[in-house]
Amino acid sequence: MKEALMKILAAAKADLEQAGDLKALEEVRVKYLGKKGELTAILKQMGSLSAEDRPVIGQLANQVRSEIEEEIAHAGSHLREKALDEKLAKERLDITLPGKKNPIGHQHPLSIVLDEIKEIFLGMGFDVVTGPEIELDYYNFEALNIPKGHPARDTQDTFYISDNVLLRSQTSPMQVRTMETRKPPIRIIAPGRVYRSDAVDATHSPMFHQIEGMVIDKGVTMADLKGTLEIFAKRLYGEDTVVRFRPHHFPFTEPSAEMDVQCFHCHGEGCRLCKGEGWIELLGCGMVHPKVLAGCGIDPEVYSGFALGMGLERVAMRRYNIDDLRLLYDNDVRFLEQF
Ligand code: 2U9
Repeated sequence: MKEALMKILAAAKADLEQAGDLKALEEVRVKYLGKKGELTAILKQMGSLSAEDRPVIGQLANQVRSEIEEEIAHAGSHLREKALDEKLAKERLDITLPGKKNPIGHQHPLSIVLDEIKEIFLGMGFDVVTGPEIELDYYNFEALNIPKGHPARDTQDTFYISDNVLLRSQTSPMQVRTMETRKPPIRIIAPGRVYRSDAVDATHSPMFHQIEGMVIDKGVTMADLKGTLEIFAKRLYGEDTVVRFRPHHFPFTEPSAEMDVQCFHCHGEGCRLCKGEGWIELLGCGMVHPKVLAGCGIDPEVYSGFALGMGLERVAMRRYNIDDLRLLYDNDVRFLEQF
C-alpha cells in the first residue's frame, strides 16, 4: 500500500507537469482525487488494513492527498495567470489604429429636394397634405373638370384598376379632398407618388413624384399666384432668380400658365444647359376653375384661388445635373452616396 501511494504521488506530479491548461488540470484532479480517482480507490481499501497499519497508512495517504492538492492549487494559479496573459495578448487593443468608420446613410436626392420645397411652402404658411395613391376616377378626373371622354384622360395614359378606381395620375385628388373637408382659407401642398403608363426611358417612368399646391381664400388673384411662385423660385434657386409666365391651358385652372426660371448659366441667352431656350420650365399653375370650386362646395362667387403643380424628378435632375431619370430609382449606392 505504501509503494502504491508513492507511485500515485509521482504519477500525479508527472501528470501535473504535462497539464497545459485549466481543463487538463481538472482532468488530473479527477483522475487522482475524484470519486473514482486512483487515490480515492486506495483510501477505500483502508478498511482491509490491520489495526496497527491503518493509522500509519492513513496518515501517509492524507499527506499524499494534501501534496497533490497543493500541487494542483499551484499549477492552477500558474495556468490561470497564463490564460489571462494569453487573453490580454489576444484582445490587445492598439489605440493608435484609426477608428472604425461606421458608414452612415445618405438622404436620397429626391428626398433632399422634396424637403427643401416643403420647407419653403411651410415657411409661407402652407400645410402639407397626403392621400391615397389608389384613387377614384371622380377625384382624379371628374372633380378636376375632366369629364369622361375628355382628351386629357388619354394623354395621361392612366393605370385603371376598374372603371372607377385607378392609380392617381397627379396629386390633385388631395386638393379636391381637402376642399371637401376644410373651409377656406386653404393653403396646402400635396406631394406624393403619381402613376402614368409611360415606357421607362431617360426622362419617363410609370411612377414619379409631383408636388401640387393650392391657395383658396376671398379675393385671391393672379397677382397672388405670381408673387407666391416668384418667391418660391427665388428661395429654391437663389434670390437673383428671374421667372416668367407663359399662357397655357389646363382643364382645372383658368387662366392657366407655365412658369419658367431663367437659365442660371446663360441668363436667358440660350446655352447647352437650357437647350438654347435661355429659360427652363419649372411648373404649371393657374387660377382654380370656378367649376372645380363649385364641385367641391366652395362658392366661386365668394372665394377664388390658385393652384400649381411640378414634377419633383425634373427639379432634382436639374439641381444635380442628372441626365437619366432611372438613376433615381436604381438604388445604386455608387450614385446615391454622392448626395
Ligand atoms: C385642383 C385644382 C387645380 C394643379 C396644377 C399643374 C398646373 C401642372 C403638372 C406639372 C408637371 C403635372 O408633374 S406634372 O406633369 N401640373 O402643371 N397642376 S395647376 O391644379 C389643380 C389641382 C387640384 C382641385
